Amino acid sequence: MTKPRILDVRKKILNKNDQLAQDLRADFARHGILVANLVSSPGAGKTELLRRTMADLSQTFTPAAVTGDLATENDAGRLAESGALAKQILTGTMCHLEADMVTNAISAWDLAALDFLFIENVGNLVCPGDFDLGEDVRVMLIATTEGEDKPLKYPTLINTADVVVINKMDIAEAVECDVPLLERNIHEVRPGAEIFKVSAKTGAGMDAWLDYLKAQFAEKRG
Ligand SMILES: Nc1nc2c(ncn2[C@@H]2O[C@H](COP(=O)(O)OP(=O)(O)O)[C@@H](O)[C@H]2O)c(=O)[nH]1
Ligand SMILES: [Mg+2]
Repeated sequence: MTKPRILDVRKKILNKNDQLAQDLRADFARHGILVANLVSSPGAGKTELLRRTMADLSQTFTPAAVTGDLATENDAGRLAESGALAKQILTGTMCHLEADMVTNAISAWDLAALDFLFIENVGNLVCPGDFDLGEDVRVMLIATTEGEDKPLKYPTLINTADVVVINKMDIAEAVECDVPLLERNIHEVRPGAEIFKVSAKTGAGMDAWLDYLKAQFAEKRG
């Protein structure tokens, strides 16, 4: 008796989230906003990558970001430095963002004025995989400091990603990261996944990543 009930409840939660995510996706489509959901372990460099990405995009476009953490408003503060709209979502004890949190976070914003929306998910390699946030692209970050075997150890999230960004390339050698092996392991789990190698710190490799985002945006705007 117990088992099916737990499954039922879980399915209901997911269905509710999926419905809200579809509503968000429709809103984003109506306004031609390219939406990226960034997932990774804590500290892989999501905020740093977004800071640099938004600073560059701000020259031509209007980007905004919502960022999820269990506690502290630090990341929203870092992201707002470029002058872009940024809002913190505090999740308390929750290890991932859900669609209703995104809906609430952006409720006061004029979507018609936005070109890009970045959603920085809570740092976690498992939970965010189950929750659609209405995004166009799900971006998985892996830092060179995490070890080449992480894609093999945590395959579920990477399996839901559209593209993978390997970050902290500036210290890959110092931490003895075998980058080709890391890439092979990513492709073993997610064959054919596009991989960008960057340093959010120095800016190396950012051009290809930015070109990718701009191409996705152009495609969405038709
Ligand atoms: N060396 C190096 N450090 C980085 C890079 N990107 C982020 N960091 C550092 O890694 C730490 C975690 O970065 P943060 O953006 O907060 O990670 P998040 O938890 O995924 O948002 C911070 O101290 C950053 O300065 C990078 O490309 N190279
Ligand atoms: Mg962060």
